[in-house]
Amino acid sequence: MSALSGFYFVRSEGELIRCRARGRFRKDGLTPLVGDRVVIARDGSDGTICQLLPRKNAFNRPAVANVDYLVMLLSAALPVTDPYLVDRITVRCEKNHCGVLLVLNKCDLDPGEELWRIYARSGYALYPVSAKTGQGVQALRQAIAGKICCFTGNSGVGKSSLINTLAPDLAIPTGEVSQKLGRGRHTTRHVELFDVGSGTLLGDTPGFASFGDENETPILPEELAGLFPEFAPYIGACRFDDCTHRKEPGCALRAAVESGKVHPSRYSSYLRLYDEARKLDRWELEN
Ligand SMILES: Nc1nc2c(ncn2[C@@H]2O[C@H](COP(=O)(O)OP(=O)(O)OP(=O)(O)O)[C@@H](O)[C@H]2O)c(=O)[nH]1
Ligand SMILES: [Mg+2]
Ligand SMILES: [Zn+2]
Repeated sequence: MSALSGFYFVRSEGELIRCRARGRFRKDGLTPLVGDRVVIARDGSDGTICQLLPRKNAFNRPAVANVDYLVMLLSAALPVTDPYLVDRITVRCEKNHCGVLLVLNKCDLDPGEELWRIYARSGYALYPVSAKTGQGVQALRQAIAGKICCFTGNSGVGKSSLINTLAPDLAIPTGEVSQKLGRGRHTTRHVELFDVGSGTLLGDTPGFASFGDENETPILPEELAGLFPEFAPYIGACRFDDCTHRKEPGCALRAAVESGKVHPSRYSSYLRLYDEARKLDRWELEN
Protein backbone atom coordinates (compact mmCIF):
# COMPACT_ATOMS: atom_id res chain seq x y z
CA MET A 1 0.00 0.00 0.00
CA SER A 2 2.91 2.37 0.68
CA ALA A 3 6.66 2.48 1.07
CA LEU A 4 8.47 4.70 3.51
CA SER A 5 12.06 4.75 4.77
CA GLY A 6 12.80 1.13 3.98
CA PHE A 7 9.49 -0.14 5.32
CA TYR A 8 6.74 -1.56 3.16
CA PHE A 9 3.19 -1.42 4.43
CA VAL A 10 1.39 -4.51 3.22
CA ARG A 11 -2.33 -5.06 3.52
CA SER A 12 -3.38 -8.56 4.39
CA GLU A 13 -6.90 -9.54 5.37
CA GLY A 14 -7.77 -5.95 6.16
CA GLU A 15 -4.73 -5.42 8.36
CA LEU A 16 -1.81 -3.11 7.53
CA ILE A 17 1.45 -4.87 8.33
CA ARG A 18 4.81 -3.14 8.50
CA CYS A 19 7.33 -5.20 6.55
CA ARG A 20 10.97 -5.24 5.59
CA ALA A 21 12.04 -6.71 2.26
CA ARG A 22 14.14 -9.85 2.35
CA GLY A 23 17.86 -9.04 1.90
CA ARG A 24 17.99 -11.23 -1.20
CA PHE A 25 15.87 -8.79 -3.20
CA ARG A 26 18.61 -6.19 -3.30
CA LYS A 27 21.13 -8.77 -4.50
CA ASP A 28 18.73 -9.79 -7.28
CA GLY A 29 18.13 -6.14 -8.21
CA LEU A 30 14.47 -6.30 -7.18
CA THR A 31 12.58 -3.64 -5.27
CA PRO A 32 9.07 -4.10 -3.99
CA LEU A 33 6.78 -1.44 -5.45
CA VAL A 34 3.56 0.01 -4.17
CA GLY A 35 0.86 -2.06 -5.90
CA ASP A 36 2.90 -5.27 -5.78
CA ARG A 37 1.27 -8.48 -4.65
CA VAL A 38 3.61 -10.18 -2.26
CA VAL A 39 4.04 -13.15 0.00
CA ILE A 40 4.95 -12.20 3.55
CA ALA A 41 6.05 -14.05 6.65
CA ARG A 42 4.65 -12.75 9.91
CA ASP A 43 7.09 -11.98 12.62
CA GLY A 44 5.06 -10.82 15.61
CA SER A 45 3.28 -7.61 14.65
CA ASP A 46 5.69 -6.97 11.78
CA GLY A 47 6.52 -9.02 8.72
CA THR A 48 9.02 -9.77 5.98
CA ILE A 49 8.32 -9.69 2.25
CA CYS A 50 9.58 -13.04 0.97
CA GLN A 51 8.32 -13.06 -2.60
CA LEU A 52 7.07 -10.64 -5.27
CA LEU A 53 4.36 -12.09 -7.48
CA PRO A 54 4.52 -11.44 -11.25
CA ARG A 55 3.57 -7.89 -12.24
CA LYS A 56 1.00 -6.81 -14.78
CA ASN A 57 2.98 -3.60 -15.32
CA ALA A 58 5.39 -1.32 -13.51
CA PHE A 59 6.20 2.36 -13.65
CA ASN A 60 9.39 3.99 -12.58
CA ARG A 61 8.09 7.40 -11.60
CA PRO A 62 6.01 7.13 -9.56
CA ALA A 63 7.31 3.73 -8.44
CA VAL A 64 4.12 1.73 -8.69
CA ALA A 65 3.09 -1.64 -10.11
CA ASN A 66 -0.06 -3.46 -11.22
CA VAL A 67 -1.93 -0.31 -12.18
CA ASP A 68 -5.26 -1.18 -13.83
CA TYR A 69 -6.07 2.40 -14.79
CA LEU A 70 -4.08 5.51 -14.96
CA VAL A 71 -6.78 8.11 -14.41
CA MET A 72 -5.68 11.25 -16.17
CA LEU A 73 -7.40 14.44 -15.05
CA LEU A 74 -8.02 17.15 -17.62
CA SER A 75 -9.51 20.59 -17.17
CA ALA A 76 -10.70 23.33 -19.47
CA ALA A 77 -10.75 25.75 -16.53
CA LEU A 78 -7.47 26.87 -14.98
CA PRO A 79 -5.03 25.14 -15.10
CA VAL A 80 -6.02 24.43 -18.73
CA THR A 81 -4.76 21.04 -19.90
CA ASP A 82 -2.38 20.86 -22.85
CA PRO A 83 -3.47 17.87 -24.99
CA TYR A 84 0.14 17.18 -25.94
CA LEU A 85 0.92 16.38 -22.29
CA VAL A 86 -2.07 14.05 -22.15
CA ASP A 87 -0.88 12.24 -25.27
CA ARG A 88 2.64 11.77 -23.91
CA ILE A 89 1.07 9.95 -20.97
CA THR A 90 -1.43 7.85 -22.95
CA VAL A 91 1.45 6.67 -25.15
CA ARG A 92 3.49 5.70 -22.09
CA CYS A 93 0.51 3.80 -20.67
CA GLU A 94 -0.01 1.89 -23.91
CA LYS A 95 3.67 0.98 -23.92
CA ASN A 96 3.47 -0.22 -20.31
CA HIS A 97 0.20 -2.14 -20.84
CA CYS A 98 -1.76 0.05 -18.49
CA GLY A 99 -5.38 1.11 -19.00
CA VAL A 100 -6.26 4.79 -19.27
CA LEU A 101 -9.35 6.68 -18.15
CA LEU A 102 -9.72 10.34 -18.97
CA VAL A 103 -11.58 12.54 -16.52
CA LEU A 104 -12.64 16.02 -17.49
CA ASN A 105 -12.80 17.80 -14.15
CA LYS A 106 -14.10 21.26 -13.20
CA CYS A 107 -17.11 20.84 -15.52
CA ASP A 108 -18.98 23.24 -13.22
CA LEU A 109 -16.64 25.99 -14.46
CA ASP A 110 -16.16 24.90 -18.08
CA PRO A 111 -17.61 21.88 -19.91
CA GLY A 112 -14.43 21.65 -22.03
CA GLU A 113 -16.03 21.06 -25.42
CA GLU A 114 -12.75 21.23 -27.30
CA LEU A 115 -11.05 18.62 -25.08
CA TRP A 116 -14.19 16.57 -25.39
CA ARG A 117 -14.03 16.66 -29.19
CA ILE A 118 -10.37 15.62 -29.21
CA TYR A 119 -10.77 12.66 -26.89
CA ALA A 120 -14.23 11.44 -27.89
CA ARG A 121 -12.57 10.00 -31.01
CA SER A 122 -9.49 8.66 -29.19
CA GLY A 123 -11.13 5.46 -28.02
CA TYR A 124 -10.47 6.26 -24.36
CA ALA A 125 -13.34 6.35 -21.88
CA LEU A 126 -14.03 9.94 -20.92
CA TYR A 127 -15.82 11.04 -17.76
CA PRO A 128 -17.06 14.60 -17.27
CA VAL A 129 -17.05 15.39 -13.56
CA SER A 130 -16.91 18.14 -11.01
CA ALA A 131 -15.09 17.37 -7.78
CA LYS A 132 -16.83 20.42 -6.39
CA THR A 133 -20.49 19.60 -7.12
CA GLY A 134 -20.08 15.83 -7.32
CA GLN A 135 -21.55 15.79 -10.83
CA GLY A 136 -20.49 12.69 -12.78
CA VAL A 137 -18.58 11.21 -9.86
CA GLN A 138 -20.87 8.21 -9.48
CA ALA A 139 -20.15 7.01 -13.03
CA LEU A 140 -16.43 7.32 -12.38
CA ARG A 141 -16.76 5.45 -9.09
CA GLN A 142 -18.39 2.56 -10.94
CA ALA A 143 -15.74 2.54 -13.65
CA ILE A 144 -12.91 2.17 -11.15
CA ALA A 145 -14.63 -0.25 -8.74
CA GLY A 146 -12.25 -2.98 -7.61
CA LYS A 147 -9.30 -1.59 -9.57
CA ILE A 148 -5.89 -0.23 -8.70
CA CYS A 149 -5.84 3.31 -10.07
CA CYS A 150 -3.43 6.19 -10.05
CA PHE A 151 -4.59 9.75 -10.53
CA THR A 152 -2.39 12.05 -12.50
CA GLY A 153 -2.62 15.46 -14.10
CA ASN A 154 -0.98 18.81 -13.56
CA SER A 155 -0.95 20.64 -10.29
CA GLY A 156 -4.29 22.24 -9.45
CA VAL A 157 -6.36 20.10 -11.83
CA GLY A 158 -8.19 18.64 -8.82
CA LYS A 159 -6.72 15.17 -8.14
CA SER A 160 -6.85 15.43 -4.35
CA SER A 161 -10.25 17.14 -4.46
CA LEU A 162 -11.66 14.34 -6.60
CA ILE A 163 -10.28 11.63 -4.31
CA ASN A 164 -11.90 13.44 -1.41
CA THR A 165 -15.21 13.55 -3.26
CA LEU A 166 -14.92 9.80 -3.89
CA ALA A 167 -13.94 9.09 -0.28
CA PRO A 168 -14.74 12.04 2.02
CA ASP A 169 -13.26 10.23 5.05
CA LEU A 170 -9.74 10.52 3.66
CA ALA A 171 -9.65 14.34 3.82
CA ILE A 172 -6.51 14.70 1.69
CA PRO A 173 -5.20 18.28 1.78
CA THR A 174 -6.08 20.30 -1.34
CA GLY A 175 -5.34 23.73 -2.74
CA GLU A 176 -2.19 25.75 -2.16
CA VAL A 177 -0.84 23.62 0.67
CA SER A 178 -1.13 20.53 -1.45
CA GLN A 179 0.56 22.32 -4.33
CA LYS A 180 3.74 22.61 -2.29
CA LEU A 181 3.42 19.04 -1.07
CA GLY A 182 2.76 17.89 -4.61
CA ARG A 183 6.15 19.10 -5.68
CA GLY A 184 7.82 17.58 -2.65
CA ARG A 185 6.15 14.27 -3.26
CA HIS A 186 7.11 14.41 -6.86
CA THR A 187 10.78 14.55 -5.94
CA THR A 188 10.58 12.07 -3.06
CA ARG A 189 8.56 9.68 -5.25
CA HIS A 190 6.32 8.89 -2.35
CA VAL A 191 3.34 6.83 -3.41
CA GLU A 192 0.52 5.61 -1.28
CA LEU A 193 -2.62 3.74 -2.23
CA PHE A 194 -5.83 4.81 -0.53
CA ASP A 195 -8.73 2.46 -0.06
CA VAL A 196 -11.75 4.39 -1.34
CA GLY A 197 -14.24 1.54 -0.86
CA SER A 198 -15.68 -1.13 -3.23
CA GLY A 199 -12.20 -2.68 -3.35
CA THR A 200 -10.81 0.33 -5.21
CA LEU A 201 -7.27 1.40 -4.42
CA LEU A 202 -6.35 4.90 -5.48
CA GLY A 203 -2.98 6.62 -5.66
CA ASP A 204 -2.67 10.41 -5.65
CA THR A 205 0.39 10.66 -7.84
CA PRO A 206 1.14 14.11 -9.25
CA GLY A 207 3.99 13.76 -11.73
CA PHE A 208 3.90 10.74 -13.99
CA ALA A 209 7.05 10.16 -16.00
CA SER A 210 6.02 9.90 -19.58
CA PHE A 211 7.94 10.07 -22.75
CA GLY A 212 11.73 10.33 -22.84
CA ASP A 213 12.23 9.34 -19.22
CA GLU A 214 15.59 7.58 -19.14
CA ASN A 215 14.44 4.90 -16.72
CA GLU A 216 11.37 3.87 -18.68
CA THR A 217 11.48 1.42 -21.58
CA PRO A 218 12.32 3.51 -24.65
CA ILE A 219 9.64 4.08 -27.26
CA LEU A 220 10.92 3.64 -30.81
CA PRO A 221 9.68 5.89 -33.63
CA GLU A 222 8.35 2.95 -35.62
CA GLU A 223 6.22 1.64 -32.75
CA LEU A 224 4.71 5.01 -31.89
CA ALA A 225 1.68 4.91 -34.21
CA GLY A 226 0.70 1.59 -32.60
CA LEU A 227 0.45 3.36 -29.24
CA PHE A 228 -2.48 5.53 -30.41
CA PRO A 229 -5.44 3.11 -30.24
CA GLU A 230 -7.60 5.04 -32.72
CA PHE A 231 -4.88 4.85 -35.40
CA ALA A 232 -5.20 1.04 -35.50
CA PRO A 233 -7.62 0.77 -38.47
CA TYR A 234 -5.20 2.74 -40.69
CA ILE A 235 -1.90 1.09 -39.80
CA GLY A 236 -0.92 -1.26 -42.59
CA ALA A 237 -3.35 0.40 -45.00
CA CYS A 238 -0.83 2.94 -46.36
CA ARG A 239 0.74 2.72 -49.81
CA PHE A 240 4.17 1.99 -48.35
CA ASP A 241 4.68 -0.78 -45.81
CA ASP A 242 7.21 1.29 -43.91
CA CYS A 243 5.09 4.46 -43.97
CA THR A 244 5.96 6.77 -41.07
CA HIS A 245 2.66 8.64 -41.59
CA ARG A 246 4.35 12.00 -41.96
CA LYS A 247 4.89 13.05 -45.58
CA GLU A 248 4.53 9.86 -47.61
CA PRO A 249 1.96 9.81 -50.42
CA GLY A 250 -0.94 7.39 -50.01
CA CYS A 251 -0.87 7.53 -46.22
CA ALA A 252 -4.11 6.08 -44.80
CA LEU A 253 -3.61 7.76 -41.43
CA ARG A 254 -3.27 11.22 -42.97
CA ALA A 255 -6.35 10.54 -45.06
CA ALA A 256 -8.22 9.65 -41.84
CA VAL A 257 -7.12 12.96 -40.31
CA GLU A 258 -8.25 14.87 -43.40
CA SER A 259 -11.64 13.18 -43.45
CA GLY A 260 -12.13 13.88 -39.73
CA LYS A 261 -11.97 10.30 -38.48
CA VAL A 262 -8.83 10.99 -36.46
CA HIS A 263 -8.59 14.27 -34.56
CA PRO A 264 -5.81 16.59 -35.84
CA SER A 265 -4.69 17.29 -32.28
CA ARG A 266 -3.84 13.63 -31.67
CA TYR A 267 -2.12 13.40 -35.05
CA SER A 268 -0.05 16.51 -34.34
CA SER A 269 1.01 14.97 -31.00
CA TYR A 270 2.06 11.92 -32.98
CA LEU A 271 4.28 14.07 -35.22
CA ARG A 272 5.89 15.83 -32.24
CA LEU A 273 6.45 12.58 -30.37
CA TYR A 274 7.84 10.96 -33.51
CA ASP A 275 10.52 13.64 -33.70
CA GLU A 276 11.29 13.21 -30.02
CA ALA A 277 11.50 9.45 -30.35
CA ARG A 278 13.82 9.82 -33.32
CA LYS A 279 16.16 12.11 -31.40
CA LEU A 280 16.23 9.73 -28.45
CA ASP A 281 16.77 6.78 -30.76
CA ARG A 282 19.73 8.46 -32.45
CA TRP A 283 21.15 9.43 -29.08
CA GLU A 284 20.97 5.81 -27.96
CA LEU A 285 22.72 4.62 -31.11
CA GLU A 286 25.53 7.13 -30.72
CA ASN A 287 26.10 6.46 -27.02
N1 LIG B 1 -14.81 24.81 -9.29
C1 LIG B 1 -14.09 23.71 -9.09
N2 LIG B 1 -12.94 23.77 -8.42
C2 LIG B 1 -12.23 22.64 -8.24
C3 LIG B 1 -12.68 21.40 -8.74
N3 LIG B 1 -11.76 20.45 -8.41
C4 LIG B 1 -10.80 21.08 -7.73
N4 LIG B 1 -11.06 22.41 -7.62
C5 LIG B 1 -10.23 23.41 -6.93
O1 LIG B 1 -8.96 23.45 -7.56
C6 LIG B 1 -7.92 23.68 -6.61
C7 LIG B 1 -6.83 22.63 -6.73
O2 LIG B 1 -7.37 21.37 -6.36
P1 LIG B 1 -6.45 20.17 -5.80
O3 LIG B 1 -7.38 19.03 -5.55
O4 LIG B 1 -5.60 20.63 -4.69
O5 LIG B 1 -5.56 19.89 -7.08
P2 LIG B 1 -4.42 18.77 -7.25
O6 LIG B 1 -4.58 18.22 -8.63
O7 LIG B 1 -4.48 17.79 -6.13
O8 LIG B 1 -3.10 19.63 -7.18
P3 LIG B 1 -1.63 19.17 -6.66
O9 LIG B 1 -1.79 18.45 -5.37
O10 LIG B 1 -0.89 20.45 -6.55
O11 LIG B 1 -1.04 18.32 -7.76
C8 LIG B 1 -8.59 23.73 -5.25
O12 LIG B 1 -8.79 25.08 -4.91
C9 LIG B 1 -9.91 23.03 -5.49
O13 LIG B 1 -10.93 23.47 -4.62
C10 LIG B 1 -13.92 21.37 -9.48
O14 LIG B 1 -14.41 20.35 -9.98
N5 LIG B 1 -14.59 22.56 -9.62
MG1 LIG C 1 -3.09 17.22 -4.69
ZN1 LIG D 1 0.89 6.19 -43.34
